[in-house]
Amino acid sequence: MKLLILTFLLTWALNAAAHGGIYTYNISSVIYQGNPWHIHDYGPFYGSGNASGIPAGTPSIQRRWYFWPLYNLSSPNMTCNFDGSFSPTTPSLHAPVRAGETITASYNVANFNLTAVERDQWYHQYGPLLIYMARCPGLSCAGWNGEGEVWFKIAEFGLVPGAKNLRGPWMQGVLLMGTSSPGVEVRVPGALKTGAYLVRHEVVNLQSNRADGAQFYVSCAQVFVEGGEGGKVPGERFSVAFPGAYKSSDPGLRIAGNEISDGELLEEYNTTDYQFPGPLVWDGEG
Ligand SMILES: [Cu+2]
Repeated sequence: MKLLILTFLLTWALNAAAHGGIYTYNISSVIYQGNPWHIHDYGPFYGSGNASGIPAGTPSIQRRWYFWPLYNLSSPNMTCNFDGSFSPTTPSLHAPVRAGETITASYNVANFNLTAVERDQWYHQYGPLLIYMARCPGLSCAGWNGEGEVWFKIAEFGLVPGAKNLRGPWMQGVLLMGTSSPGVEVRVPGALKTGAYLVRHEVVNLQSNRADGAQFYVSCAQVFVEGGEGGKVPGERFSVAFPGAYKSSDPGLRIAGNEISDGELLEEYNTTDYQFPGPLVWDGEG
């Protein structure tokens, strides 16, 4: 029995070595720490050896997230991860940002060993990166779970220009991997109306077991947008719900498989025409 438990722990620790999310945001040149779920909640198990940790209850703009990837497209965790989709359990902040300014998010993985959780370089590089926003009811996002057809896409990143097929390189790797990776920078739409918004970053990893389907890494942050006069919000045709926006049969998702990176190039990867899941990017019109 002891051996079984040890084997389980070792397997789990090894498997866990390549998952993560957003650890920091740079919004209008202010750095905001993220709110990874494992840091405080594994405390009793892992001790206090988490150099990258933030103490429990520290106010954050970010909804709590768990390092493990999401696979289930109909799970409420698709909104803002586990357990950021529910009422935030930590005091919540909003980062002020003017419409037209940028948000840069930096990713890391959480490396687990038997005594510590360590922050390490982002690992994945096959698949798109998509960023959504949702307008929160009232002047704060606190306690709101992002339910309904409220999400609009503000950016999406696919293959690096010049890539010859779906083996890449993908922008995901360029932006997120390596010690000097720049992170992913997006502009808050200049036309956006003043108000509180959730910003939802989504990394899709297409390099996964075919039977499991694509992996999703979702993180949400709260911002308060100072919009210009005559600010707008996107119309219905740009708005989707999470969960609900994606199906596993979507062309850009059903191609997930380890073969995207290894062995003979399958026909389905022999193209540069990648079809992003979700709605069109809102351009500030309509
Ligand atoms: Cu991973």
